[in-house]
Amino acid sequence: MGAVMGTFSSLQTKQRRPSKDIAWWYYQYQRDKIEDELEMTMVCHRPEGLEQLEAQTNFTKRELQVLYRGFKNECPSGVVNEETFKQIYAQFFPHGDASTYAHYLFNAFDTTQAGSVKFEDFVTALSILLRGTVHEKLRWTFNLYDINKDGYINKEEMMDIVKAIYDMMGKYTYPVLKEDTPRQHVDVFFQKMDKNKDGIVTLDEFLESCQEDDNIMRSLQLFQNVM
Ligand SMILES: [Ca+2]
Ligand SMILES: [Ca+2]
Repeated sequence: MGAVMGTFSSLQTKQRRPSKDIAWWYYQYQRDKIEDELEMTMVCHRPEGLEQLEAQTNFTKRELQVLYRGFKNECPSGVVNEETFKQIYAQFFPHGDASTYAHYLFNAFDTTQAGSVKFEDFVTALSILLRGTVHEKLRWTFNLYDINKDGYINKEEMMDIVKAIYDMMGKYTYPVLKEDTPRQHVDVFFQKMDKNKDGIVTLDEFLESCQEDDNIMRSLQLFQNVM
């Protein structure tokens, strides 16, 4: 996914590319455009109409075309599987073990629990993560932490997420990592989030706590940075 995000950021630089001459550049642009349109009609897992995706996300049609090109380059079959997520994250975190976190992340992208992430799923999530409102990002994060997708976050789930992040960062990032640190992290999280102290965090509790507490927001921001 990071690689495709890279493609996304190249989207801006692509438009600022120093021109050889106007005619050359225009030719490249037209060729890209035609190829994009051709690809759009030829894939096995055809994404929904671009207009529909444009309406559903915060991306323009042109941005969607560029994202789609990157997606198809990385994943010629038109879908991403969990193994691809794991491979990409392993490249980004070579000193840790990112496989568990990649697994949770994959499940958050795979909203229909189909076992694969289609282009539509991918850009929908990317749109929220890059250009969504705070509320949308928090909702998405809540869903990521709610591992069994029952609508609540319990302590075990939070513990599993925090451990997965620590594993991914590896011992070089946390050289003096103490055994009880993930537990402390989870306890602090729960003290603040679980307003009615019933042992589970609901979406409402999560949204309320996050928005009223700058520390939690910063800490979540830190988590989001690894996405
Ligand atoms: Ca849950
Ligand atoms: Ca509660």
